[in-house]
Amino acid sequence: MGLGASGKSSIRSIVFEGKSLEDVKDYNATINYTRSTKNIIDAPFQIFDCGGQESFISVFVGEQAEFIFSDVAVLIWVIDVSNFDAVSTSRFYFNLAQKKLVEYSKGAIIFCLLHKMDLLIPDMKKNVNETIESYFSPIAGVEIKYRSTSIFDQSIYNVVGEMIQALILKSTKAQSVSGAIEEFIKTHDEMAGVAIYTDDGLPVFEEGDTDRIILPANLWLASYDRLSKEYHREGMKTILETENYIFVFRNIKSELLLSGIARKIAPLQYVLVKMEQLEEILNKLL
Ligand SMILES: Nc1nc2c(ncn2[C@@H]2O[C@H](COP(=O)(O)OP(=O)(O)O)[C@@H](O)[C@H]2O)c(=O)[nH]1
Ligand SMILES: [Mg+2]
Repeated sequence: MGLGASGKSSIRSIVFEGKSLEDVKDYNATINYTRSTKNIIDAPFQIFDCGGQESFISVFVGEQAEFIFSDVAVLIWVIDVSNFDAVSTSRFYFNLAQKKLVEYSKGAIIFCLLHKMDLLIPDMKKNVNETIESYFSPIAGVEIKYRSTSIFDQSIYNVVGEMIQALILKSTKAQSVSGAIEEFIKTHDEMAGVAIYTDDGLPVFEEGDTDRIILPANLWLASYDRLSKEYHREGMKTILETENYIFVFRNIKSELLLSGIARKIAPLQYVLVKMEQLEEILNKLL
């Protein structure tokens, strides 16, 4: 949720529908709401993209509140940080939404996205963040996470990945996968980090030093579609060696991408064998 033109539909299309920046350039107001379903590792969830015109929002927090705010796990409130004029209107509806959320979905988490960060000059960012955070404060019984985002960098994937991680860890399957990866990192000093991404590029499991994996993982995902048309996707793997690291990418079950990163003290063959062993374990669990 959030006011019109704050970026909600762009975020949904890029993160959940694999649309490109080019696709979301033209602004079309969302009428009423759109709903889509996802199922990641046995954890099904729905994504609501609620129209942001005041005529819609006032109905969502008004007569439709029970329908909109029941069974919510995460409420994402999008604030356009470049549109100062709209901030107080946004806060007005935000506070109404918080009240309805506490009433109908106890324990839900709110993510306030300080969105379109790319439009702020670097010197302003800290100040704007602090001001908006104190302005969009939680009411009793609510937990708010504030995150700076933009569709022009990795931030939006990281934040949505964080939400998905919270959602899927309710499934026992996801918990065992998470445990297996944790154990793997703990028992293999040479492996710096392991991450699993959806084919949309959302990080759903991360263990160890995974920040470095994101860029090469995205490059792999971008070329993967084309490669899999030409070659059988099962067992496809890519290796990338940089000065200090070895990256391994493998396509695993359930349309997931497994990536591992190793410090380059380990020989390539060792890393490959270890990653293969991890994949075997994960394929049994998934
Ligand atoms: N500069 C910038 N523009 C964005 C960003 N996210 C969305 N937009 C633009 O904001 C406009 C409104 O986006 P839209 O997703 O339709 O907003 P909605 O009404 O909240 O669904 C579009 O022209 C998008 O291209 C962002 O992170 N940075
Ligand atoms: Mg929209």
